[in-house]
Amino acid sequence: MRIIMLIDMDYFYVACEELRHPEIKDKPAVVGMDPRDGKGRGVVMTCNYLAREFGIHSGMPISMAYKAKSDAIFLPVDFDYYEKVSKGIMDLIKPYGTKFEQVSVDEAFIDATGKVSDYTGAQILAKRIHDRILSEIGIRCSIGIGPNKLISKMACEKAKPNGIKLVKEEDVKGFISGMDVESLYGIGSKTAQRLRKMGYATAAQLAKANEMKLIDEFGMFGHEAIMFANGIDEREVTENYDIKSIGRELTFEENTNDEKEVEKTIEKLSAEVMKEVAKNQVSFKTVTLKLRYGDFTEHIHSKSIRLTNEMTAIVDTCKELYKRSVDVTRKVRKIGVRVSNFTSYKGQRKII
Ligand code: DCP
Ligand code: MG
Ligand code: MG
Repeated sequence: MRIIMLIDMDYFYVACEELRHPEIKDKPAVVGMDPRDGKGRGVVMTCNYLAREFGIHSGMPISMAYKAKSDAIFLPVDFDYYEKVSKGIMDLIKPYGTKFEQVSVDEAFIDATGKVSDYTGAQILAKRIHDRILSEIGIRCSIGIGPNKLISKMACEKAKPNGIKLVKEEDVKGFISGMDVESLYGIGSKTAQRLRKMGYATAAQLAKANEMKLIDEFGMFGHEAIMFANGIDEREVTENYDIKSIGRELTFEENTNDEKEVEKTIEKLSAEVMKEVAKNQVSFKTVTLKLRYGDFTEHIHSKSIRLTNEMTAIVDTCKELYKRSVDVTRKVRKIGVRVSNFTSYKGQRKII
């Protein structure tokens, strides 16, 4: 028997913002696009649970969120900051598993089989991880514990917010059978719709489905879907070394439109990016320059180049992108340098 845990941060982006703006705690807060007095476009990335009480949720148009609670705190997105916080969390979680798999910026699976011998041990371990993330990072999380990925992910959803939920192997059937097909981790909303049309609306119905009929409709996924509906999931927790991009950013002490200063910063950031590139033994094909102006508008400029791992390629491309695209009438507040579209030169493994 395996013991798998899924650890997911609560209202992650806003939780990060609370770390650096403690004054927003206990107020409804939203991270997303600028609501511009209700005329703003774009969506809510996430919001804290206080804001959720007003019906606000991830993916909702920001204008609608503004309508729901115009005096909520609306904050812009700062991925680089969230990634930094995330890295601290992941480093903390990783040693608790014999295997570790980060699935998004705010969640990771660990396989704790071998670290603990039973469910009681698993609960103690989960509590320790939960409490350490709170005391050392300052963020609350929820943890699902189960015999596989599917169950631990779904248990985590039930544990939210700030809870730990264990579903023992013998309780899996009872836990899962009343759920709708869309609550099955791995079944997206489109697939769920198709399943509903075929007459399978709940996990219990899908669990007893005609396998041939499902394979006809979905291929091998049809088989997997039935397994999921029975709470069976053989997927391993797999280490992922894959990185998609490497970037560094810097906010100027004072906003600037001095070309020399910007170029110096590009060189400095490129050198930092280069260090990571070398450490990961990758070559890259895309260079991206991000400019955030004093008014917080952000412009992203990318260029594809030949596959390379040279620092001069980063510096030259960024300088060129800057010259070509900067609005000299405005001052730059923050600048970012990023490379992506990788090929590994370590062995044969591609890590795109
Ligand atoms: N996110 C996003 N757009 C979405 C959903 C999420 O940009 N439609 C971002 C913002 C979230 C982060 O990803 O903070 C993590 O996503 P989660 O689904 O884990 O959601 P939260 O952590 O915000 O809330 P929860 O407490 O439900 O986990
Ligand atoms: Mg989360
Ligand atoms: Mg998540």
